[in-house]
Amino acid sequence: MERPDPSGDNLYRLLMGPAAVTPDKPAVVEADADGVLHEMSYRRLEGLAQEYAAVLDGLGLDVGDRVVIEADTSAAAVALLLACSLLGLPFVTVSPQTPDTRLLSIVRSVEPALHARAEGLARRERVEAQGSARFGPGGLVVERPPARRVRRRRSVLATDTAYIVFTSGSTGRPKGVVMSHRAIVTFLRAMLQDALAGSGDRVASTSPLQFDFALFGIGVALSSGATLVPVRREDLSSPRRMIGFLRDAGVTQVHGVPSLWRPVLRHDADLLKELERLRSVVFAGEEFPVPELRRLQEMLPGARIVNGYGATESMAASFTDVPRPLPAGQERLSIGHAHAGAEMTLVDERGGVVTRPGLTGEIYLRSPALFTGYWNDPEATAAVLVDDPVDPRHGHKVLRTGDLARLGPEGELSFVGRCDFQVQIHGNRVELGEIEGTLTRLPGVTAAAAALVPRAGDHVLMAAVVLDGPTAELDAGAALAFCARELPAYMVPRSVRAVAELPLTENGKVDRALLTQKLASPRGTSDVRHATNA
Ligand code: 8PZ
Repeated sequence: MERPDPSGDNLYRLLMGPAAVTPDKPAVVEADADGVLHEMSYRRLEGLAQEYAAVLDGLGLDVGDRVVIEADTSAAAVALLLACSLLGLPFVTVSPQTPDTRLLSIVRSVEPALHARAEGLARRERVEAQGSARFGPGGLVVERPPARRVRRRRSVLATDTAYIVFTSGSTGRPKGVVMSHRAIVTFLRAMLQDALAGSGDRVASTSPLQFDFALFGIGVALSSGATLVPVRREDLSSPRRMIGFLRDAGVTQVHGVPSLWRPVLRHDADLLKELERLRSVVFAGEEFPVPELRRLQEMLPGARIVNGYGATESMAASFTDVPRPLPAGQERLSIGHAHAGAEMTLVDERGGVVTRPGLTGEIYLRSPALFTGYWNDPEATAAVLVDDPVDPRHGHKVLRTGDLARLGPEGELSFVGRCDFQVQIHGNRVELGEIEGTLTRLPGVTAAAAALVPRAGDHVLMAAVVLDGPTAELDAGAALAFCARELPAYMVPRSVRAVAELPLTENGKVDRALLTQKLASPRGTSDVRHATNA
C-alpha cells in the first residue's frame, strides 16, 4: 500500500499482531446461513482487511472520515473495521436491527463518507450517507462512491479516532462516544496484562455490534491470539440453540449481558452442563441478579465468572472474579479494583474523596484509556471529563461515571447503582437497587426491577419480579409484607407483579423507561398476579 504504516498505537497493528506469529490459527469461527461452522485464519483475515483497505484507499478518503459499518459481528465485519483502522477512518458500528430513524440520526450527526453494509442486508433508501458499499468474504463493492476530497492528512496517529459508539438511547439522547487508537489499544494491552483471555481461548461474543461489548470481544480475542466466535442472533433465540452452538463451536469463554443467561436458567438449566469446555463467563452492562448468578455458578462448576464493569467512555474499568461460592446474604457484587494502569476513586456529594470503608460515593475513573469526547458535543463532554478530585491543579481530566459504589476494607468497590436510579420519594432518597436486592432475597424470585411510576399527580414505587420457573407463582401479599419488614416504609413498593420477562433494550439491559411505562398501565404487562400495598 502507498500509505505509510500508522505510527504509534493503532488498533489494526495490535489485533493483527498474531497474524505474524500464528498465521494459520483460526482468528474467527462462525456459522454460515445454514449453521455450518467455518474458520478464517489470521492470515486470511489480514488478507481480507488489506483487500478492503485497498478499495477504501482508492476512494481518496482522508484520515478522520467516518465509515458506518452496518453488520452483525462476523469475520468480514472485523476485516472492515481493521481496514478502517489501518487508514485512520473512524468506524461507527450499527446493527442491522437499528431502526431507520435512529440510523438516520446517527448518519446526520457523523456525516459519514461511506455507509458499508454486510452482504445480504437490504438497502436503506432513507439513509443518506455520501457513499455506499456492501461487503462480504468476496470483497468490498462500492455502489456509490463518496465525493472526491482534498486530503489534508497523511499519517494515522495514536490520537486519531478509532471508532465512535453511539450509546443506547433508552434514556436521553444518544451520544457518540469517540475513542482514539491510543485509548483502545491501551485498554486492550491492560486486558493482556491481566490475562483475561489466552491464545487457547475460543471467545464467544453475543452483543450486537453497535454495543462496545462486541468490540471488546473482538479486541480481547484477536489481541490475545485467541479465536473469536461471533454468535448469530438466531442462535440466541432459544436456550437449546444457544447452548448447542456454544458447545459445537468449542467455546471456552462467553461474553454477554446478564440477561443472556436468564432464559436458559429459567427453562433449561441442565443444558448448561453440556458446556464442558467452558472456562470463563464475562458479564457486563448491568448488575447480575444474585440468585441467577448463584444458579449459573452451580450449573457451571468449572467456569470462572467475571464481573466486567465500566462504560463505553473507557470501554471498561474493572474485571472481578465472582467469589465461589458467593457468601450467603451477599446482595452487592464486588467490582473490585480498576484494571491494570487505571484507578477508581469515590467522591462524595460535597466533592470530597471517600477514604473510609463502608461509605458510598460516585466512581471517578482515572485512566489513560479514556474516550476523547462525545462527538460534536463539547457540553456533554465537559460534564463527564472533569478535573481530578484528588488535586485539580494538574489540569488532568478524569471520567465522572454517574455510578455509585461502596468502599470496601481493602479499597475494593461494590456496585450500588446509578446516580440516576436514585429517586426521591416525598423527600426521602431511595436507591432502586436496594428494593430490587430485597425482592431477590425472596424464595423463588430470581430477578427484580423497581421503578418510580407517575400516579394521580404523584409518584409511587412499583416493582416487577421474575420467578424461577414458568409455573412458579408469586404471593404478592407476602412479598410486600417481606419488603415492609426489611425496608423503611417509604421504600416499600405500592405493588409487585410477576412478569415472564423484564423488558430489554437493544443491548440487552433492563429497559427501565419501558418498564416504568408498563408498570404505569394496569394491564401493560403479560403478568398474572398483582398485589397492592395500600
Ligand atoms: C454495570 C456493569 C456491571 C456496566 N455492574 N452495572 C464493555 C466491555 C466489557 C465490560 C464492560 C463494557 C461496558 N462498556 C458495557 C456497558 O454497559 N457500557 S455502557 O456505556 O452502555 O453502560 C455503562 C453503565 O452500565 C455503567 O456506567 C453502569 O451503570 C452499568 N454497568 N457494567 C453494574 N458489571
